[in-house]
Amino acid sequence: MPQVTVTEHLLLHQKRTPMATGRFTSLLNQLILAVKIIAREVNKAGLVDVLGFTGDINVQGEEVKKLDEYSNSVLIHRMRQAGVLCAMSSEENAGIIEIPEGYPQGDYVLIFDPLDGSSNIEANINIGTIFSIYRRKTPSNSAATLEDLLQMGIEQVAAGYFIYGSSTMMVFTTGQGVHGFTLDPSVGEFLLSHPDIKIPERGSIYSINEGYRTYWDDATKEVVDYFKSPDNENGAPYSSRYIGSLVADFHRTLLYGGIFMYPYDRRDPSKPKGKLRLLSEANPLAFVVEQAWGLATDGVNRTLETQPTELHQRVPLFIGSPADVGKVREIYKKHGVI
Ligand code: P6P
Repeated sequence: MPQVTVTEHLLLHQKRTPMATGRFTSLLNQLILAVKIIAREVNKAGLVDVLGFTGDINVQGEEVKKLDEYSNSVLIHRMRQAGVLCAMSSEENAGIIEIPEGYPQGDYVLIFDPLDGSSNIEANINIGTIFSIYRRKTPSNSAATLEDLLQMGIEQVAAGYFIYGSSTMMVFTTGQGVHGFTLDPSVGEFLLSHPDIKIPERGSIYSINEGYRTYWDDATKEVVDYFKSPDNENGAPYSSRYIGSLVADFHRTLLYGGIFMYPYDRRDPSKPKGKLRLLSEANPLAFVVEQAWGLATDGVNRTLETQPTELHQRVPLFIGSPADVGKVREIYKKHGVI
């Protein structure tokens, strides 16, 4: 198969949509540059103290702290240069990240989780960067506001993730299907390796942290018992796989099928909607999975149709093969969970 870079793929396959405009390609290229810098540090994490200072000095002349803080600062610094954003939001920052005076402005909004699962890095477990791109809602000649960030997931123009592991992969969609690219370090390019990904209609793997079973409601217990029972449509119990790194658990689900679940639980009253964030985790992955013919829900409603009310709001997430996510909705409906 001829080697196709991300930029060539965008120009070849997105020419019918605004997504192939130079401005969007510039955004993506800056994002990819930031990720290559992050991948370089992540891949040598075993060699530096990831819990404290690495001893390096970053571009802002600051002592580099933990890898997720490092990743966050690299992304913010690079994406400010892209000249196509009016605002950003990061899982690491409480409020809106503005594009300061002096930096070129644009009409896109970027929301990201800079290094999801970073607590796993000491164990050399895959971690990832998740991103979501919208067009601004407010007038171009005005300062960006929360209105530009608190958009429903259906408004995303692009979304995806990078996964750092034995290789660094990029999986994303611009609404024209889902495509996977693998970084070839020898040329420093992400090359098309997984064209037009489609999730299996039904899988045979379920993924959830069963340690919290005590705190689940009855509907969630019945859902998990269904997947563990031989009396399901597969006629055999699903395998249990849980890495505890969202990007890794999702990537496996996307490629092999099945379902990833992070329901709400009664463990932490301050997190009544579970742990995962709507804007920087659930929505981007929901856009990807729907473009791969899968489904994503909070158990009842379509994730992409959840109206955000705050930047870091959390949502329950059931995401994966349509038949498996459909079963969750069926059981939740039976329990009258609305
Ligand atoms: P738990 C990692 O800390 C993370 O944010 C996601 O990557 C992962 O899916 C989830 O938390 C794991 O949470 O409660 O099972 O440890």
